[in-house]
Amino acid sequence: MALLPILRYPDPRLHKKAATVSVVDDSIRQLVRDMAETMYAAPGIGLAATQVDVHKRVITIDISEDRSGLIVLVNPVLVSARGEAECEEGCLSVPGYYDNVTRAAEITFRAFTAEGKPFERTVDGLLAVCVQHEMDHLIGKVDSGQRGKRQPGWAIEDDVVEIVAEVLDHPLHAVAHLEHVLDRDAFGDADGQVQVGFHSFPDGRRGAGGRHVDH
Ligand code: K1U
Ligand code: ZN
Repeated sequence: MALLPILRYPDPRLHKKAATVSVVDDSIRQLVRDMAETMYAAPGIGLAATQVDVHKRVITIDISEDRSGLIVLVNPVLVSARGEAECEEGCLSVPGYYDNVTRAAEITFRAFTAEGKPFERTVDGLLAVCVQHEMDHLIGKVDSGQRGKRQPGWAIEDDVVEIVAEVLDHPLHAVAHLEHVLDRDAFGDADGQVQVGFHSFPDGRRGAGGRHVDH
Protein backbone atom coordinates (compact mmCIF):
# COMPACT_ATOMS: atom_id res chain seq x y z
CA MET A 1 0.00 0.00 0.00
CA ALA A 2 1.11 3.56 -0.48
CA LEU A 3 0.24 6.98 0.82
CA LEU A 4 -0.59 9.21 -2.12
CA PRO A 5 -0.02 12.97 -2.17
CA ILE A 6 -3.32 14.90 -2.08
CA LEU A 7 -3.61 17.77 -4.57
CA ARG A 8 -4.35 21.11 -2.99
CA TYR A 9 -6.52 23.91 -4.29
CA PRO A 10 -5.81 25.86 -6.55
CA ASP A 11 -4.00 23.04 -8.37
CA PRO A 12 -5.58 22.98 -11.87
CA ARG A 13 -5.51 19.15 -11.90
CA LEU A 14 -8.37 19.25 -9.37
CA HIS A 15 -10.60 20.52 -12.20
CA LYS A 16 -9.99 17.59 -14.54
CA LYS A 17 -12.99 15.38 -15.32
CA ALA A 18 -12.48 11.76 -14.31
CA ALA A 19 -12.93 9.01 -16.92
CA THR A 20 -15.21 6.01 -16.53
CA VAL A 21 -13.37 2.87 -15.40
CA SER A 22 -13.71 0.31 -18.20
CA VAL A 23 -12.56 -2.77 -16.25
CA VAL A 24 -12.34 -3.18 -12.48
CA ASP A 25 -9.01 -4.98 -12.44
CA ASP A 26 -6.06 -5.33 -10.05
CA SER A 27 -4.78 -1.85 -10.88
CA ILE A 28 -8.12 -0.37 -9.75
CA ARG A 29 -8.06 -2.53 -6.59
CA GLN A 30 -4.52 -1.28 -5.85
CA LEU A 31 -5.71 2.30 -6.38
CA VAL A 32 -8.59 1.67 -3.96
CA ARG A 33 -6.19 0.29 -1.31
CA ASP A 34 -3.86 3.28 -1.71
CA MET A 35 -6.78 5.74 -1.61
CA ALA A 36 -8.19 4.14 1.53
CA GLU A 37 -4.81 4.32 3.25
CA THR A 38 -4.42 7.95 2.18
CA MET A 39 -7.96 8.84 3.34
CA TYR A 40 -7.47 7.21 6.77
CA ALA A 41 -4.07 8.85 7.22
CA ALA A 42 -5.25 12.34 6.22
CA PRO A 43 -7.61 11.84 8.15
CA GLY A 44 -10.72 12.16 6.04
CA ILE A 45 -14.11 10.56 5.64
CA GLY A 46 -13.91 10.49 1.86
CA LEU A 47 -11.51 10.74 -1.04
CA ALA A 48 -11.98 10.97 -4.80
CA ALA A 49 -9.30 9.64 -7.17
CA THR A 50 -9.10 13.14 -8.70
CA GLN A 51 -7.62 14.38 -5.41
CA VAL A 52 -4.66 12.02 -5.79
CA ASP A 53 -4.20 12.97 -9.43
CA VAL A 54 -5.77 9.80 -10.83
CA HIS A 55 -8.55 10.85 -13.18
CA LYS A 56 -10.79 7.80 -12.94
CA ARG A 57 -14.26 7.52 -11.40
CA VAL A 58 -13.23 5.96 -8.10
CA ILE A 59 -14.23 7.08 -4.59
CA THR A 60 -13.49 5.78 -1.10
CA ILE A 61 -15.64 6.75 1.90
CA ASP A 62 -15.70 5.76 5.56
CA ILE A 63 -17.96 7.73 7.88
CA SER A 64 -17.82 5.17 10.69
CA GLU A 65 -16.43 6.15 14.10
CA ASP A 66 -14.06 3.20 14.29
CA ARG A 67 -12.97 3.45 10.65
CA SER A 68 -14.22 -0.03 9.87
CA GLY A 69 -16.86 0.89 7.28
CA LEU A 70 -15.01 1.37 4.02
CA ILE A 71 -17.30 2.05 1.05
CA VAL A 72 -15.85 1.91 -2.46
CA LEU A 73 -17.66 3.47 -5.40
CA VAL A 74 -16.40 2.76 -8.91
CA ASN A 75 -18.22 4.62 -11.70
CA PRO A 76 -20.85 6.13 -9.37
CA VAL A 77 -23.93 7.66 -10.99
CA LEU A 78 -26.69 9.59 -9.30
CA VAL A 79 -30.09 7.99 -9.90
CA SER A 80 -32.29 10.42 -7.95
CA ALA A 81 -32.16 13.05 -5.24
CA ARG A 82 -34.72 14.33 -2.76
CA GLY A 83 -35.00 17.26 -0.35
CA GLU A 84 -32.40 19.74 0.79
CA ALA A 85 -29.99 19.78 3.68
CA GLU A 86 -27.45 22.39 4.68
CA CYS A 87 -24.29 20.97 6.10
CA GLU A 88 -20.78 22.00 6.99
CA GLU A 89 -18.25 20.38 4.70
CA GLY A 90 -14.50 20.09 4.82
CA CYS A 91 -12.18 19.25 1.98
CA LEU A 92 -8.78 17.57 2.14
CA SER A 93 -7.77 19.58 -0.94
CA VAL A 94 -8.58 22.85 0.85
CA PRO A 95 -7.08 22.24 4.29
CA GLY A 96 -8.37 24.37 7.13
CA TYR A 97 -11.65 25.28 5.48
CA TYR A 98 -15.16 24.29 6.38
CA ASP A 99 -18.04 25.60 4.33
CA ASN A 100 -21.83 25.49 4.59
CA VAL A 101 -23.14 23.80 1.48
CA THR A 102 -26.70 22.97 0.46
CA ARG A 103 -27.02 19.39 -0.76
CA ALA A 104 -29.78 16.93 -1.52
CA ALA A 105 -30.91 15.39 1.77
CA GLU A 106 -31.34 11.90 0.35
CA ILE A 107 -29.87 10.36 -2.78
CA THR A 108 -30.00 7.10 -4.65
CA PHE A 109 -26.86 6.16 -6.55
CA ARG A 110 -25.52 3.23 -8.53
CA ALA A 111 -21.91 2.15 -8.61
CA PHE A 112 -19.62 -0.87 -8.82
CA THR A 113 -17.72 -2.39 -5.92
CA ALA A 114 -13.95 -3.00 -6.00
CA GLU A 115 -14.86 -6.51 -7.16
CA GLY A 116 -16.75 -5.09 -10.13
CA LYS A 117 -20.20 -5.93 -8.72
CA PRO A 118 -22.96 -3.41 -9.50
CA PHE A 119 -25.05 -2.11 -6.59
CA GLU A 120 -27.62 0.57 -5.84
CA ARG A 121 -28.04 2.38 -2.51
CA THR A 122 -30.27 5.05 -1.05
CA VAL A 123 -28.50 7.09 1.61
CA ASP A 124 -29.08 10.21 3.70
CA GLY A 125 -27.29 12.23 6.36
CA LEU A 126 -23.51 12.53 6.33
CA LEU A 127 -23.10 9.66 3.87
CA ALA A 128 -25.33 11.40 1.31
CA VAL A 129 -23.37 14.62 1.77
CA CYS A 130 -20.06 12.84 1.43
CA VAL A 131 -21.07 10.94 -1.73
CA GLN A 132 -22.21 14.22 -3.33
CA HIS A 133 -18.97 15.96 -2.31
CA GLU A 134 -16.82 13.17 -3.76
CA MET A 135 -18.88 12.98 -6.96
CA ASP A 136 -18.30 16.72 -7.39
CA HIS A 137 -14.55 16.05 -7.25
CA LEU A 138 -14.90 13.54 -10.09
CA ILE A 139 -16.33 16.22 -12.36
CA GLY A 140 -13.63 18.68 -11.36
CA LYS A 141 -15.70 20.71 -8.91
CA VAL A 142 -13.95 21.93 -5.79
CA ASP A 143 -15.52 24.13 -3.16
CA SER A 144 -12.63 26.38 -2.30
CA GLY A 145 -14.21 27.17 1.06
CA GLN A 146 -14.70 30.80 0.25
CA ARG A 147 -17.39 31.11 2.86
CA GLY A 148 -15.19 29.20 5.29
CA LYS A 149 -15.48 29.67 8.99
CA ARG A 150 -12.82 30.16 11.57
CA GLN A 151 -11.39 26.94 12.92
CA PRO A 152 -10.16 26.37 16.46
CA GLY A 153 -6.47 27.00 16.78
CA TRP A 154 -6.40 29.84 14.30
CA ALA A 155 -3.32 32.02 14.62
CA ILE A 156 -2.19 34.98 12.56
CA GLU A 157 1.42 36.01 12.74
CA ASP A 158 2.30 39.70 13.21
CA ASP A 159 3.86 40.17 9.78
CA VAL A 160 0.79 38.63 8.14
CA VAL A 161 -1.55 40.90 10.09
CA GLU A 162 0.26 43.88 8.59
CA ILE A 163 -0.24 42.61 5.05
CA VAL A 164 -3.87 41.80 5.77
CA ALA A 165 -4.53 45.28 7.14
CA GLU A 166 -3.04 46.75 3.98
CA VAL A 167 -5.09 44.77 1.50
CA LEU A 168 -8.29 43.99 3.39
CA ASP A 169 -10.36 45.92 0.85
CA HIS A 170 -9.04 43.73 -1.96
CA PRO A 171 -9.35 40.17 -0.72
CA LEU A 172 -8.27 38.47 -3.93
CA HIS A 173 -5.27 40.76 -4.08
CA ALA A 174 -4.53 39.81 -0.52
CA VAL A 175 -4.49 36.18 -1.48
CA ALA A 176 -2.21 36.64 -4.47
CA HIS A 177 0.04 38.97 -2.50
CA LEU A 178 0.30 36.63 0.46
CA GLU A 179 0.99 33.64 -1.73
CA HIS A 180 3.84 35.61 -3.22
CA VAL A 181 5.19 36.90 0.10
CA LEU A 182 4.78 33.63 2.00
CA ASP A 183 5.64 31.42 -0.95
CA ARG A 184 2.79 29.08 -0.08
CA ASP A 185 -0.92 28.64 -0.67
CA ALA A 186 -3.36 31.15 0.72
CA PHE A 187 -7.10 31.42 0.29
CA GLY A 188 -9.54 34.27 -0.09
CA ASP A 189 -13.05 35.44 -0.69
CA ALA A 190 -14.17 37.33 -3.78
CA ASP A 191 -16.85 39.44 -2.15
CA GLY A 192 -16.10 39.80 1.53
CA GLN A 193 -13.32 40.68 3.85
CA VAL A 194 -10.73 38.02 4.28
CA GLN A 195 -7.92 37.57 6.67
CA VAL A 196 -5.14 35.35 5.52
CA GLY A 197 -2.47 33.87 7.68
CA PHE A 198 -1.16 30.72 9.24
CA HIS A 199 -3.33 28.05 10.67
CA SER A 200 -2.08 26.12 13.68
CA PHE A 201 -3.44 22.62 13.88
CA PRO A 202 -3.90 20.90 17.23
CA ASP A 203 -1.01 18.55 16.45
CA GLY A 204 1.37 21.46 15.92
CA ARG A 205 1.38 21.45 12.11
CA ARG A 206 1.05 24.86 10.55
CA GLY A 207 -0.27 25.91 7.19
CA ALA A 208 -1.45 29.00 5.39
CA GLY A 209 -5.18 29.57 5.35
CA GLY A 210 -7.81 32.26 5.50
CA ARG A 211 -11.02 33.16 7.21
CA HIS A 212 -14.02 35.18 6.32
CA VAL A 213 -14.74 38.13 8.59
CA ASP A 214 -18.45 38.66 9.18
CA HIS A 215 -19.55 42.30 9.01
O1 K1U B 1 -13.16 14.80 -0.32
C1 K1U B 1 -12.58 15.34 0.61
O2 K1U B 1 -11.98 16.38 0.47
C2 K1U B 1 -12.65 14.68 1.97
C3 K1U B 1 -13.62 15.38 2.92
C4 K1U B 1 -14.98 14.77 2.74
C5 K1U B 1 -16.15 15.46 3.38
C6 K1U B 1 -16.13 15.92 4.67
C7 K1U B 1 -17.25 16.52 5.23
C8 K1U B 1 -18.41 16.64 4.50
C9 K1U B 1 -18.40 16.20 3.21
C10 K1U B 1 -17.31 15.59 2.64
C11 K1U B 1 -13.09 15.16 4.33
O3 K1U B 1 -13.01 14.07 4.79
S1 K1U B 1 -12.65 16.56 5.23
C12 K1U B 1 -12.17 15.90 6.81
C13 K1U B 1 -13.33 15.51 7.68
O4 K1U B 1 -14.44 15.92 7.45
C14 K1U B 1 -13.10 14.61 8.84
C15 K1U B 1 -11.87 14.11 9.14
C16 K1U B 1 -11.69 13.26 10.24
C17 K1U B 1 -12.76 12.92 11.02
C18 K1U B 1 -14.01 13.42 10.74
C19 K1U B 1 -14.19 14.27 9.65
ZN1 ZN C 1 -13.00 17.51 -1.04
